[in-house]
Amino acid sequence: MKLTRIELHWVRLPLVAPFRTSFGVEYDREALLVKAVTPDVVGWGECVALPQPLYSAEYVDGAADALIRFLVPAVSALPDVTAAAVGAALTAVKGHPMAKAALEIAILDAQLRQANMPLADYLGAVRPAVPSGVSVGIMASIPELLDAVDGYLAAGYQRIKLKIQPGWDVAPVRAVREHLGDAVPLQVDANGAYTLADAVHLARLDPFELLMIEQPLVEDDLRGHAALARRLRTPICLDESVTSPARAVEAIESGAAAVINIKPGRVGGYLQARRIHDICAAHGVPVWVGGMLETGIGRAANLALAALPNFSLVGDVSASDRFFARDITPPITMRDGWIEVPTGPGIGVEPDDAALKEASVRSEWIDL
Ligand code: SMG
Ligand code: MG
Repeated sequence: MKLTRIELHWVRLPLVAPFRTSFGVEYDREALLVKAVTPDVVGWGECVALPQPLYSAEYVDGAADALIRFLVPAVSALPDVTAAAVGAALTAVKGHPMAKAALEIAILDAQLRQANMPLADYLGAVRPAVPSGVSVGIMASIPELLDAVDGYLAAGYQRIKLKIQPGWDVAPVRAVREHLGDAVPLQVDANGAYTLADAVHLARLDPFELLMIEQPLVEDDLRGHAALARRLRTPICLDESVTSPARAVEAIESGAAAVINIKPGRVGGYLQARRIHDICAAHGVPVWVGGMLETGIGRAANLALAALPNFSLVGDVSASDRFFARDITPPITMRDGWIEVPTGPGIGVEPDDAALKEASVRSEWIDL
């Protein structure tokens, strides 16, 4: 395939409500979209970096800079641009997995549109629809949290994830568990806000039958997670810590992770995500697809990934209206707790021109 141009589109979408985590609060989604233009088709990808380097080291403008200065030039030097070749062409550049993932999926989308093949088929999907879970931010009060959770359950979400941090953990989890009863699948995510010294405190979550506690400790502390796992009954899921297939193996073999949250952006792309999926399957470790408040572009691609066989746990892939009044693609909708995997070629969706224009902050073109 020949690439003629890469376009970067900065967009800003207001959130329907602020989303608070242990590391910050988002009021809108500032995102970066990558468009791969070929003589025949175009492909789209979403870079999931946040505007500030608080979830991981990457941030929107840093990712854009890496794309413009290093990643796009490396790909444009390829004699034949294919998604399978992109990963190898980018390995010389250290880090920047979210920027790399966005470029790779934009190219893959174009390639699959040309071949008239859905991303789900290309990845090896086995389900036409995936169950939908929702991640619920830290709130100002427990009544406000219970209201929000009630709303999501009424909408049909099959699993609730509560964001926690020191000072917002045992009490809200107890309140939600008592309010909902034992049947509702419930889990928590700390985004690395605790230390091993909090082990006794975190063990107070054990009675609430959580599916898992996600990323309790900082990203680089696999040994700490393994030690914590020995002191908790609640299984530990790793998100930020798992940045590559090698890290996945290490996390599993060290006992640091019983479950893994796979985010294509965090691991450098959908092909790496699939490799980690396969490794986890071989180790008997269940996985689920995480979310980064994606627009419909990233959400559609995540649905294809979530349809692979070892994505046996409910992921953070919710409907567009969980976050946005107006998505930049036709809205991704959930029915009775399920979202259909797109069936069109490539990622199966494209931005709506008017919606993209409304959300647009600025764009830059790189002619090749
Ligand atoms: O897209 O549904 C979503 C968000 C899910 O909680 C979510 N993501 O650590 O898993 C996580 C967070 C990262 C983004 S927080 C701004
Ligand atoms: Mg997480």
